[in-house]
Amino acid sequence: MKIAIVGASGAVGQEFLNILENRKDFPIDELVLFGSSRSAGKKYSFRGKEIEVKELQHNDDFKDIDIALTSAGASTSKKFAETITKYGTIMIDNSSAFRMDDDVPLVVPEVNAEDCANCPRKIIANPNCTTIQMVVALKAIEDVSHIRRAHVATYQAASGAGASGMAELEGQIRQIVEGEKPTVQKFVHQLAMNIIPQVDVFTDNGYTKEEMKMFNETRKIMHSDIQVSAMCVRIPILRAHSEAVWVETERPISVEEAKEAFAKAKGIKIIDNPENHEYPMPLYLSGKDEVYVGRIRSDLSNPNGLTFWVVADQIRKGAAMNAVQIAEYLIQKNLVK
Ligand code: 2RA
Repeated sequence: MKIAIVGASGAVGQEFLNILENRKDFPIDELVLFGSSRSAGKKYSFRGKEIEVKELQHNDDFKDIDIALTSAGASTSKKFAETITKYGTIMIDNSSAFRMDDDVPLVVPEVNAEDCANCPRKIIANPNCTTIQMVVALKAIEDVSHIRRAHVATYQAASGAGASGMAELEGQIRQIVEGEKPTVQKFVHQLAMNIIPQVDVFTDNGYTKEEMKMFNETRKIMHSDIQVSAMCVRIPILRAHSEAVWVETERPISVEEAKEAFAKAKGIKIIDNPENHEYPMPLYLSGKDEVYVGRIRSDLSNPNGLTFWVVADQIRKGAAMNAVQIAEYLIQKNLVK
């Protein structure tokens, strides 16, 4: 397989390199790295070799590439999709550019891997990170009884805003400790010592784009009429997102049934021993690939309701890892050119 990473110097691009380096069974004959003119010329080591980042341009560089893992922002994805896919390369795109297009599958392998088979434009979209970790958990419950609605409050790490978001948070913490005024550039307010109840921009209905992604993407991935009402919040931690989720199912599900469903679901690990103060926490789950579920209990306000807490590393399962799993599925099912 000839694999490309587009956006190789970004937080997700670097995680692609890291995952592929360590996934020895992933069949790579050649890895090609692409980036902006700013990143072109940077060198990264991969499986014992130095690879130089090429500038992403409108040319035939993708002719022999089987799969391109792209994470360079929606406008770059839109601008280069034709160049990337014109010789049959499959583009697994981490941006929001094509997620809701009818002829582009939106895939979380634990939930709807089979949708990969139908990709007429050779583009498969990776969902938004907050959606990915939620649907992995929702799928486990959906398999027991249909979920009519979900309420979710997110606690999102700085990593969602990329490497510069993480750098801004670290910089602000340092500045505060040193008695300086924190520099605010990336986030709309100071993030250190604060929480910001806004992720992305507001839409006309008062929800943010991030919150509407959770509504729309969940329905598409799960092929469901589920209603999702989200409140997305940025918190001052580096790189794993947490979510408090309340679901209403068609028939009541006991806590035991829910735990059993989570325990046998793909991609989920349960940490749920409240008596020992054990539950998923972002500090300890950064760098992990699974979705962690805990605090599983009945919803006191709804006889058909369950509530639980979900944590996953935003850069891994929320982005790079999910895309790599899609690539592995394509290879395994012979869906590559
Ligand atoms: C964030 N979900 O956390 C976004 C990134 N895609 O900012």
